Amino acid sequence: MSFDTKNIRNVALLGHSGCGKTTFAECMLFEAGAISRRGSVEEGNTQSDYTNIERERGNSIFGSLMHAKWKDSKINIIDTPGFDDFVGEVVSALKVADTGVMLLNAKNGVEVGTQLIWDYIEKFETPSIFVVNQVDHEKADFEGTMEQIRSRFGNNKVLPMQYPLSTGDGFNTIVDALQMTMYVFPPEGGKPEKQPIPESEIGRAQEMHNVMVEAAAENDEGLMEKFFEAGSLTEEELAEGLRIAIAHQDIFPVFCASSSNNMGSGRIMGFINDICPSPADRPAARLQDSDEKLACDSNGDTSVFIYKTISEPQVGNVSYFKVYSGTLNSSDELTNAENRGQERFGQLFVAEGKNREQVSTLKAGDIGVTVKLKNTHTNNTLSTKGVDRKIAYMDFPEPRIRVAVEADGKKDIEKLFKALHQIEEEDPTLILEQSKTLKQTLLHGQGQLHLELIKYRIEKVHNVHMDFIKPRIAYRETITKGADTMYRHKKQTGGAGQFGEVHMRIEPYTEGMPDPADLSVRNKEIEDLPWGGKLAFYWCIVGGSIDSKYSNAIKKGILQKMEEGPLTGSYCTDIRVCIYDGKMHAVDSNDMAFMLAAGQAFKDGFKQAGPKLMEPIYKLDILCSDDVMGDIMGDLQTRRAIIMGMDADGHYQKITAQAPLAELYQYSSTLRSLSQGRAKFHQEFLEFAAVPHDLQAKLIAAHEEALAEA
Ligand SMILES: Nc1nc2c(ncn2[C@@H]2O[C@H](COP(=O)(O)OP(=O)(O)OP(=O)(O)O)[C@@H](O)[C@H]2O)c(=O)[nH]1
Ligand SMILES: [Mg+2]
Repeated sequence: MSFDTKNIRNVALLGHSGCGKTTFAECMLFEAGAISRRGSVEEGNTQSDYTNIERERGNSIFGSLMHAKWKDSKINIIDTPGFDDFVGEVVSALKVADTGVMLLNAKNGVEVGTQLIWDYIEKFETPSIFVVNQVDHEKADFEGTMEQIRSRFGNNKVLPMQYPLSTGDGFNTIVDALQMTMYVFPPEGGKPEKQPIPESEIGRAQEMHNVMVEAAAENDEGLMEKFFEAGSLTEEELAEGLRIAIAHQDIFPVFCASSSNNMGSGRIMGFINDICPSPADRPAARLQDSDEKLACDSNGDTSVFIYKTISEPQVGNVSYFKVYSGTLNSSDELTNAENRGQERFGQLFVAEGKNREQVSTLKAGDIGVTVKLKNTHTNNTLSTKGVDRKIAYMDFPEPRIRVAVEADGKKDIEKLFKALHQIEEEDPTLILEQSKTLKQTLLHGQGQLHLELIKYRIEKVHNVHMDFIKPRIAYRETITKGADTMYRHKKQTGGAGQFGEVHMRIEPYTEGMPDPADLSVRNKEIEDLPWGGKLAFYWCIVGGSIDSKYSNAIKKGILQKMEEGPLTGSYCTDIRVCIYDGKMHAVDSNDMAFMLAAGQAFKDGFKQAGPKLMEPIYKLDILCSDDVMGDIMGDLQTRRAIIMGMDADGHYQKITAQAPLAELYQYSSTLRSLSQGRAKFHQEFLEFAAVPHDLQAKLIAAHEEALAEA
């Protein structure tokens, strides 16, 4: 059975880790009759957290697609992980959702995760509702949580629809001010009994109701007039007004629930069905590299957007998609706008966590799954032949942490890379980098847990052992003063000998520096180095002491030494070399001899020219709550950081600092534990700066030791 666009609801369950999203999803499926028994996170038998690793850990790691039928609607539910290491799953869920359901833990109120996810809701302009969950908890504070939601997310926009009659252990009653009814739940939860609102509560409920009516009327002139004329709105008019206001993000309704007791979810599903937007109620979709928009119309050309790809053993690629336009039938052939390849959608499915149910048709707005697409990846759009259109890409957050990886033995290296590449394909928040500079393979991820879980998957699923090691730092080497130097390379063993002698001056290079007064410059080459910085190579030979045919070999010898710097083997930058004298031999001179001579002369000269080691400095932007700011600042002092500024940013403090990358290893973990999760940070390369003397000496000694050992 396929659902019409207007009967489809796509909701993303969002919220700080542990607020109860997965448990709530289970209630939704149970209430809709999609499952006959509610699983729990503790028992590891929920529909959503179906992977072994999620069951072992007891929280979500992957976004998980489910669906429930409610009255005439199909509600597609994407349960997202709350831990911010997995924020990529929130991005992809919000891309395809038409309603965000933000759950809060009534015990904790607005948490850092709530705020982070809210920023994405605003970015995606997703109509959203709040659910204050866990009102059964003994420390639940519904009023306090409401107050925080209001102050953080808009006093005038946050609109309570209900409230619990009491919180804590005895919670079983919700006063619903939208319907002006009271719901009393049986001890096992589920379907509540409707009762009239008691006298003692009627005043409060009516006041809430009136606020709702005004909010609903505010956005529609017709409704406003009726409201002034009649002093109230009919139920249909109220629903219509709320529908418009929610779709425009003018209001954010708030509900309450206890998902572990299955109280409240049915009413929320009813609201999603009756009032929350269908895909057709959302603005037309933005396209990539085009100002055109795409309306969600099942009669249009078919366009399908892949929002997630995973790989399953035995099955291969599993692609999750939303139909943005048209109607998709199984065995349709579509063109991938990214590579013009044809893809056959052999089988279409709707998903229930790990289980899939085959369907024949999915209309515009619906979300589905297919398998075995050949050359299609996340962020790709596939359309009817002849239609060239790309739905706007999802932007995933930049990585925040990096480690170097090592396999156990040589034979495992290939297996490890294959596995890492596969995970990288599935996870757009992970970047795998073969760093030539560092001679290491690096993994860039969202946080310690993100990387730990990749290690777990590599070891458990792909059966390869992998170690994380500290990434090397890409130091740079340069000089601070000039030096004159020479080297004679001479070898006379057996047959032909080797001879080359080079005299050079090396100096720090700066743009526009004057030519040396005492040398006559015959030729200048200013080379951009692949690792940044320059080599200025001046040929100042007079009288033919070295034939100019050797100049290339001499430059090559210098470049080799600059690639593996004399101090620590790091890249050298910004040096001028003037070759002004030398000797050659009619028979024994050749390119190799001059290359070696030049390299050695450069190395000797470098060491006499006030050599200096430079390290990468990063700019840090830290957002944290007031109470943890002192600890964070104290910790920064131990990292050779310079504080550039402090600022209040809404409900957070913002610290701007700069610190050497060498001091930032695993900073995200430190920050997490220092702040108990109440801080986030962003780091960005700023510049290279000189390493302090004592540290430079240590690094040089360590390099020499490593060379001696090798
Ligand atoms: N008392 C109480 N506990 C709840 C409620 N909802 C969930 N829990 C418990 O809270 C814990 C976390 O629940 P989950 O459903 O896994 O939370 P989540 O939001 O999916 O967490 P992440 O996947 O980590 O983001 C579990 O131990 C649940 O049993 C509730 O309404 N009341
Ligand atoms: Mg979960």
